[in-house]
Amino acid sequence: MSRLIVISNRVTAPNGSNSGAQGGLAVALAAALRENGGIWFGWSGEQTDQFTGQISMQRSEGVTTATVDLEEQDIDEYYNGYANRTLWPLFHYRIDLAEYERGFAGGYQRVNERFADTVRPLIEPDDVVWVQDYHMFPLGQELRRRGCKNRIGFFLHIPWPPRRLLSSLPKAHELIETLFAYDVIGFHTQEWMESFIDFARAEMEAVVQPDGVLRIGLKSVKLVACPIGIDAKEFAALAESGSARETYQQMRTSSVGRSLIVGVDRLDYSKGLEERFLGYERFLTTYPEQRKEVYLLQIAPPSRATVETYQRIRNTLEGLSGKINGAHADLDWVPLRYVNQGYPRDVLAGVYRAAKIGLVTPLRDGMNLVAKEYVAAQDPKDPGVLILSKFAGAAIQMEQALLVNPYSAEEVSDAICQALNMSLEERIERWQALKAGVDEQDVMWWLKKFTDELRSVPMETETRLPV
Ligand code: ADQ
Repeated sequence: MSRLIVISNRVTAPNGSNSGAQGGLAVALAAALRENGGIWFGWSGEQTDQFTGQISMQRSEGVTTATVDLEEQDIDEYYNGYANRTLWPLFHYRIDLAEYERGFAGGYQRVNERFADTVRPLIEPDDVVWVQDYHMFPLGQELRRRGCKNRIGFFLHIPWPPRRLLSSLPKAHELIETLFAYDVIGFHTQEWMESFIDFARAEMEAVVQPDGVLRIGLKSVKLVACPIGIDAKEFAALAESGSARETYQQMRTSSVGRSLIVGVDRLDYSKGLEERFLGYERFLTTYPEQRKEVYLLQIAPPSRATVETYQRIRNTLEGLSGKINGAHADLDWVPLRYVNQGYPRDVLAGVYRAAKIGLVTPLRDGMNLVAKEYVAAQDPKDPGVLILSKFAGAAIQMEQALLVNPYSAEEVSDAICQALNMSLEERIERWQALKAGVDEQDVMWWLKKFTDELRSVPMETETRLPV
């Protein structure tokens, strides 16, 4: 089997630890790299005075990683700028938060060229190259410009926005056209994929061929909807581990007979935390006789803390949680515990298992792995109930969850009430169906589906003509 070159903004090297950063994606990519050989390339997360393109190669647990440092201006314009202040909000339908600065776009392009210059010498003729996510749209084209004729795939981990929103992005056309340098583009859902096709057709006169290939002029790209999963077996095993059990006991003891509702998210406006708090508050006021039977634990470690919008959402949530506790807490009860830190995955698994309700209500999410982790961690004999936003990519695969509109405090409040009063039979029935899906379409399934698609692309397509 040919080697795999994975390219992503950040590289999560396997270090044997059970840290928060070691998500299912990192585990799966590491497994594929171990099996096929290859390299995982990306930014080290470190800053340097002047970009030199010097690569730091490391080998750990059978996986080779190659990382480069970036200059302060690169980090500001490419990462904090175009990736997180322009593309992220726009692709999550938050056009009101998207910032269109020429400097950001320039820095994004420059860093993608720098990545291409740096990684190009590491790629051998038979390698298969797999680029991850919105930080790197133009990378495939830059590699082609540097003579790379390999099969190159791209996977988008976030939603694809509707055409009208996307056309607000200056030079959207040029950016999207760079994607035609790839052989295969993967999306989590059919919906995101169709949205992409809609833009390409309407704005770029692209044509969809009967074989699912999208073509503009001589360039073509295969599209595939391929939902990511988690390492379900590993996660279920984590939930049985010593430290998960200890956490479980701790949670049970501290909740003194109350039902735990849990939310676990990066602190990000796309995750709908403010709306979730308001939905929970609505439950407290609408169902006063039940309110003291529950408490909500929201775990939300800060992310992208140097971006102002993220500081704002943090302030808003601190204010709101204080207000909810101020209005409702009693001598023996605090309705909302809001915690701003990350936890090891086995601890998280214990928390999920102790929770009667998993409250996962993003306003928009490419997939959402927390919903799947919550299901994987449940006790088969007494599973909790998943409340899931219908605007998460995961909702398509998880229709046995209680699906809600996250913008509606009333729907969230009613779903909490329904979950609390659900019979054991119904909980088991819903959970079994959800668990079967999480097990079957796990992260290795995702990885194989995408890489099989990529490896099966004929080598002689016009995409590899010089650009
Ligand atoms: P994210 O937006 O980061 O990912 P998500 O899919 O929910 O969102 O994954 C978050 C991961 O971080 C989960 O594995 C979760 O366990 C972990 N995590 C969250 N809070 C944590 C905490 N306090 N401590 C430890 N771990 C924590 C992007 C897209 C998603 C898409 C994924 C994968 O935005 O839509 O599902 O990529 O494609």
